[in-house]
Amino acid sequence: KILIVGACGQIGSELTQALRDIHGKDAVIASDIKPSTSSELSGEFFEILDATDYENFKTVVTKHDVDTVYMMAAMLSGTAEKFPEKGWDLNMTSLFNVLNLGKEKLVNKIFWPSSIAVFGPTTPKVDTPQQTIMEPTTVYGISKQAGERWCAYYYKRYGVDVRSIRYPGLISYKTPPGGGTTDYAIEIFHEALKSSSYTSFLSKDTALPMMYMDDAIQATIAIMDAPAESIKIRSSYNLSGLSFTPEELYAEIKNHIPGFEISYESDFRQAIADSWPDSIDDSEAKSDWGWKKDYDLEMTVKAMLAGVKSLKKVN
Ligand code: VAH
Repeated sequence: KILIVGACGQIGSELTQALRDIHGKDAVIASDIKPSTSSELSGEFFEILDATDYENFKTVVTKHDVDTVYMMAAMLSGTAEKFPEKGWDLNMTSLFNVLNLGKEKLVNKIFWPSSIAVFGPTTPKVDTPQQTIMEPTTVYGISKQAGERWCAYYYKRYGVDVRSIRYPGLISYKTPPGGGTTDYAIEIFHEALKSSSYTSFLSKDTALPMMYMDDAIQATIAIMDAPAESIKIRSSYNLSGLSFTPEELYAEIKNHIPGFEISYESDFRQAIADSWPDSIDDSEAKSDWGWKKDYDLEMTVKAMLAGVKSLKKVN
């Protein structure tokens, strides 16, 4: 069985649906720290699970005979700057718990998400390479960099089959923004359709690596389906989809909503974004396990506008 930890989150909720579409609902156990309102994330294939509680984690894994865990629970960059110790504790304890389940042979395959947040202001900003200087300046980035080292250690020392991707900013419409620095690229679609204006908390020329959620989900499934021997990097793989600025995103949305207006008021997240790369080189992911992006900026904007509109009809 597959267990998704953090199944109510931005990635977890879509990963749960995608894996259930492939393996069937009864093969994928969703779990989160709190009960969920949505029908797919409740009922007999849903468990309340605090990922920082090892005994709770172990109980769920043995009860459902889990062999594969996607450990998606984390505190994201913006929120972690407000609660540094809590952010470190959640992000690291949940990782150690799932790695130790692997070391104890209670599960035999693990996915853990890293982020382009592992890079810092001294990292080359354009086409950031897989191996390079990494001096992250955020709590979230520090936790993801440390987490990558522990994944590589547990693979080398204990043979734990843990696989990881450095996600760029992910753009999706099915869950509300979760406290990330790249959330402007989600909020902007809701505001464009609601009030035809948006105030961006990042400046107009802030280029960031981004990706539409469907691409992130297909990459996650691809790296987990790949044969173990093809996963040559056991810290975490660079992954790149798009790179754009708020001004470029605004211009593409304006093609669909002519009256849409944007203004810029940087907040504390500007310093976080300024410490991250503009774009990423993901050639290793392409060569090792066949990664190929589908969504360009035009397709992402079309999908997001259609998606947000579809939510309005439902609610
Ligand atoms: C964040 N969306 O903003 C996440 C992600 C690269 C950004 O890690 O914290």
